[in-house]
Amino acid sequence: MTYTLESAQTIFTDTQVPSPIPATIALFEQLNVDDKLALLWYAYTEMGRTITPAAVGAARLQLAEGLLNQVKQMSAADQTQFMRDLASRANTPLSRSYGFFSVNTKLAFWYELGELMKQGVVAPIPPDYQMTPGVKAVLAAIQKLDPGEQITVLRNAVVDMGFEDAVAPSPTETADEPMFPRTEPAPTKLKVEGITDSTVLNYFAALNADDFEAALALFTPDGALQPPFQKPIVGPDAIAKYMRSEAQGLNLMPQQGISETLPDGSKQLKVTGVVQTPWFGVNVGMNIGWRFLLNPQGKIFFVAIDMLASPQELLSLRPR
Ligand code: 45D
Repeated sequence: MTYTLESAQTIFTDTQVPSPIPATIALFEQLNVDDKLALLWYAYTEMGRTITPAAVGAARLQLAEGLLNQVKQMSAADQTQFMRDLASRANTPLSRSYGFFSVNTKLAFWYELGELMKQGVVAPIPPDYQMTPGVKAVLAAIQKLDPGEQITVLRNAVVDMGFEDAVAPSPTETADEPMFPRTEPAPTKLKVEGITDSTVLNYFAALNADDFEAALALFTPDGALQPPFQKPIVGPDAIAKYMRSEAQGLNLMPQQGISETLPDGSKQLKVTGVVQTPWFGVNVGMNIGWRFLLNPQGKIFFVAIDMLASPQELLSLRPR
C-alpha cells in the first residue's frame, strides 16, 4: 500500500462541512485576560449542563490537590492573579504545575475551583464586572453552538491554560490516570447501518469496553489516529498513551456509514454517530464522524475523528 499520512488525511474531505469551533475559539483568543475569565465563567455557569461529580472523582481530584490547597491559602487578590496567569499562560511556578496536569486533571482542577468560587472560598468574578461588547459577542457565538460544541470550546480553553515546558518531561506523565466509573456498560455489539467491516465494528466495541489493547491490535505498526482539531498521533505507543489518558469512559454510538473498497483491496469508510463523554454522560451528545483507511489486510492505517458541524451532517455521507 502506498498511502502516506498526508494522502490519508484527505479521504472523504469532500463530505465535510467546516466546524464553527475554530472561528469561535479565534474570537475568544482576541479578548484580554480578564474578559476571557469572565466569559468562560458565564459560558460555564449558564450552559445549564452539569458535570457529573462522579466523573470528577476523588482519585482524579487528588492529583490536583496540592495546587488546590496552595490556591485556597492565598489572598483573594493573589487568587485572581493566579487565574490570570493561568489564562495568559504566564511562566510562573504555579502555572507550570498546572501545565503538567493531564487533560482530565486540568478539567477536574477547574471544576473544583468553580465550586470553591461559588462557595466564596476562592475569589469570584468581581461583582461589579461589566461585560464588554467583545465578551457579549463571543458569548452570543457560544450560545449558538450545539451542546457538544459548547463543551468542546470549554475543554479547549481549560487545556490551553497554564504554562507548558517544552523540554521538561511531565512528572505526572507516567502516573496512571484514574478510570472513569461507568454507571452502565457501553454497548459492544453494535449495528451500524451500511457497515459490516469487522475491523471498524471491533474498534467501536473495544473503545466502549475501555479495552485499548484490543483497539491497538487493529492498527498497522505505522498507523495513526487524528483526534478532532489535532495533528495525527502516529504509532502504537503514542496511540496507547493517548487512549489511556483521553479515551476512557466514552460511549460511542455510531449510527451509519459508507464503505468503499479500492482496487488494491484497501478500504475507506466513513461512519457518523454520537459520542458521550464521561464528564457529561447522557446529558450531552457530540455529533462525530470517523474516517477510516484500512490496508488490504484490514488493519487501520489511519482514522480521523471529526466534530461534525451539525446534526444534519450525520446523514450527509455522500459528497456535497
Ligand atoms: O471560573 O474514536 C473555566 C477519541 C474558567 C478517541 C471554569 C474520540 C472560568 C478515539 C475554565 C470556564 C478520544 C479521539 C471556571 C473518539 C471559571 C475515538 C471551569 C473522541 C470555573 C470518538 C470550567 C472523543 C470547567 C471526544 C470545569 C470527541 C469546564 C471527546 C469543564 C470529547 C469542561 C470530550 C469539561 C469533551 C469539558 C469533553 C469537563 C469535549 C469536557 C469536554
